[in-house]
Amino acid sequence: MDINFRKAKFKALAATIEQCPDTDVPEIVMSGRSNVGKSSLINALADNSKLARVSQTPGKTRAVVFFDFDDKLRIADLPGYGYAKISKEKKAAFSSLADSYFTSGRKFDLVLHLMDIRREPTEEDVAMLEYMNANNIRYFVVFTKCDKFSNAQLRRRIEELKDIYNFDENADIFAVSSSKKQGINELREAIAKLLL
Ligand SMILES: Nc1nc2c(ncn2[C@@H]2O[C@H](COP(=O)(O)OP(=O)(O)OP(=O)(O)O)[C@@H](O)[C@H]2O)c(=O)[nH]1
Ligand SMILES: [Mg+2]
Repeated sequence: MDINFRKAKFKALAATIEQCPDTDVPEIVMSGRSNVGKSSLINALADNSKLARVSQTPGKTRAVVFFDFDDKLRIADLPGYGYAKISKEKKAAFSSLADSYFTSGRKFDLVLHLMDIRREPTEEDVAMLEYMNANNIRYFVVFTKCDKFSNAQLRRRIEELKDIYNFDENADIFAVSSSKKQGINELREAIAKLLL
């Protein structure tokens, strides 16, 4: 499918699963811990730094925010998990919204599961990967903040991470930097190809 990712716009904000818009176009979901770079990646895909809100303060995305790309594709920016400094109650509220997205029976085509290339997997990362493997959910593993590494470091680290994580053998793996716009075109092309 030909998608002009630069024709991106805000679609809706949902504080509850009931407020999510009807799925009338293919939908992609961003998953990953708070601060991993989900909103930044949406902006990099759109080539628009003002589209999704990015912050130095983790836990910024507190609702599901939907963005439409070229009226052909929708990306759902889910609240990040595992941010330690928010209260237990808020943490539960965040994760229950993200959880209910997956358990509500909502239709989606792909999960982009983001992990910071420099960090070790969290329990939530492992749980999410196991959940997707067990439920035959199609996902791309996207390592973020790769500008922090040299190419050689990057290759070594990806091999190391493949040993640590239980990736689906067919899972596609991407290494991106939203700030340096590395790997963004490859990701756009893979998304467009998947949604053919
Ligand atoms: N160096 C570097 N920093 C990045 C990159 N992507 C995001 N960041 C920074 O990481 C921080 C968090 O980015 P966000 O995109 O807001 O992360 P998020 O996953 O949406 O976070 P929540 O909304 O809290 O779940 C910001 O300070 C970004 O500037 C990247 O590719 N490279
Ligand atoms: Mg965010």
